[in-house]
Amino acid sequence: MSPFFFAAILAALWALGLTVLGLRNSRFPGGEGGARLIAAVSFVLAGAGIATAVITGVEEERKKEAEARAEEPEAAPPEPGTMRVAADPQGQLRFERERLETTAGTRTLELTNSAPLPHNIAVAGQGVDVVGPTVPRGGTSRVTVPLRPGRYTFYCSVLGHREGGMEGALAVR
Ligand SMILES: [Cu+2]
Repeated sequence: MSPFFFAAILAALWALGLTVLGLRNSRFPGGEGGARLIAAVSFVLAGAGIATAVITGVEEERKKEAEARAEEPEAAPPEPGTMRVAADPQGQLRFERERLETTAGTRTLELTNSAPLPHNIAVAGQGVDVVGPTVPRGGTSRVTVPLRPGRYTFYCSVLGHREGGMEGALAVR
């Protein structure tokens, strides 16, 4: 039972009790003190009813908000050792990040292509030159490369894109 209904029932019982007393006892409410007491109790009950109504409303609002949050789809967290880059969604020849940093080991670079042009992700440096698949808008291009400490470049190998500015620095510590 919600607190609001409990308070409402309490107030209803109080009113019923007053009516019964009033009908049975002609001297009811029994002087000024009795009248004040009844007024005070009625006041408290009404206040409790209003307060619980407000609290119940706030709680329901919170519950709804929590449910709405739970339903929001969350982006899957990247695999450990995966770095994510995104292509400029406006179609400019650039990545949204131009610097990446990681530690040595086998790492995956993942490009989400939200641009109206096909793109890919490639990594070059330290004897490595790996190019991921070229994907249209909505696609994901991935490369997995063993990285040693040093400087690498990540870029898009689609003709003219790297030259147009689609490259960035990858520092491996
Ligand atoms: Cu590109």
